[in-house]
Amino acid sequence: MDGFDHFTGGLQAHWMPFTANSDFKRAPRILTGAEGHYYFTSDGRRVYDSFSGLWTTGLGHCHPKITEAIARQSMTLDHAMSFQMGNDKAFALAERLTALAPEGFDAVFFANSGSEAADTALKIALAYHQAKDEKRRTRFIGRERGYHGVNFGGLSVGGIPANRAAFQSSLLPNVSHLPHTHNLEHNAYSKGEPQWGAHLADDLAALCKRHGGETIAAVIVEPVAGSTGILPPPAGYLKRLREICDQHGILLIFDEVITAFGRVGASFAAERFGVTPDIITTAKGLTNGAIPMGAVLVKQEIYDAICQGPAHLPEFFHGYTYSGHPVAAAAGLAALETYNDEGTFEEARALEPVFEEMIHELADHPNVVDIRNFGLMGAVELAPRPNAPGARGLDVHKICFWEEELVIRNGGDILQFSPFLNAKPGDIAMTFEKVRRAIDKAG
Ligand code: PXG
Repeated sequence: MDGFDHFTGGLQAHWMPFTANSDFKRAPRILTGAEGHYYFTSDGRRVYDSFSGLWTTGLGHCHPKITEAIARQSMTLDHAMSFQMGNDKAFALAERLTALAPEGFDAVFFANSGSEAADTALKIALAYHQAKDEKRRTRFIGRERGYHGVNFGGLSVGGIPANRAAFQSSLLPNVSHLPHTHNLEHNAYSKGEPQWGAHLADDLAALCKRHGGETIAAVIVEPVAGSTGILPPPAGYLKRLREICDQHGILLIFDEVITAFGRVGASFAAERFGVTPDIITTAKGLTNGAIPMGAVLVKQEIYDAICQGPAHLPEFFHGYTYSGHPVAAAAGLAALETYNDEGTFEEARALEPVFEEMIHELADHPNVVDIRNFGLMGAVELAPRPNAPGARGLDVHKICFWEEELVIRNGGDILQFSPFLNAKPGDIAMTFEKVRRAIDKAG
């Protein structure tokens, strides 16, 4: 039943990320290929991917336009020095991104992941206030249950206790957290934006009072919290955050690593919610997951404020060897072109009601305690087994893989779904039939 016999490589050396390594290596789930909506496994099976990679691959795997662009670019300009030199693809992609972004976002800083984008955004916020001679603005506000990657900045503003536990005493010192917006009493089984909870944004006003609004550099939130198990913002919540930031001169950062590029039926969640932040971070769907890349989009005013100073010096002492890597940028250009040519964001938006209806059909299962969705993001929260939180979720994941030919994502006991942006209603129905059987079998 497991794939080990067919996998000839050794398992010891690869220390896997966010994985129960020893449990995994007893019965490894190894992927060796992919096409469209399916993965191929080391034991010769074809399994359906209900998570679009890791929120990354909304167009499907190995999309020919993207693989061709990568192949062509890697034979033309495989690498280009990124400091004091530029490459044509990075400039072209930055232009395309600013054209897609909400009005006023006219500059892009490239990174290689969502974590790097988050840390870059925090540094841009600090540099901006320094440039404006507001040097007291050094505090960041994150949110409980927020996920902004695993580097020290993003971890500090993030709010997932397990990720922070071992590093607690070494995180950034001037950080406060807003409460998260999940509340089973008021919001269980909400479809789309919950009606309860906009007032939780007022905690930002309380933090301004406590610390002085003039000491806060930026607030960072995911418009829809993703990896913590899909927490859509209560109706009116994001607008309220924006208002309070404006009152106090605080920058608002939307971490759109998951929500950009069609995941919520628009180019960016900012557009979908009608709330414009000052900085947007992205990654994942930027290249359809095919090559690592992150990007930070900023308002022109921020770029202008920072990019002053002596003409012979870098204005912002920050950057990565692979910032704007030409092969990643070529993949990004091909992905954005494909989203446009195939009408992907509109297609995703049209699928939302089907996804919402079908995911909520699991509500009658006795082991399900909540279901939440927004755009093509959905979570089915299972009741934890006594004394073994996370075990039921992991069992469902394994049963799906070994017995239902389905890859799903579990964050502990929360099953998460990120269907392909171009999935068909039949794919969604098939996914949840399999998931229901797996929850039954997991007991
Ligand atoms: N911000 C957000 C909102 C994310 O979702 C990151 C930053 C970090 O991106 P990198 O590229 O550094 O991993 C993420 C990553 C899940 C899951 O199960 C989600 C992520 C990563 C791993 C698992 O939902 N998102």
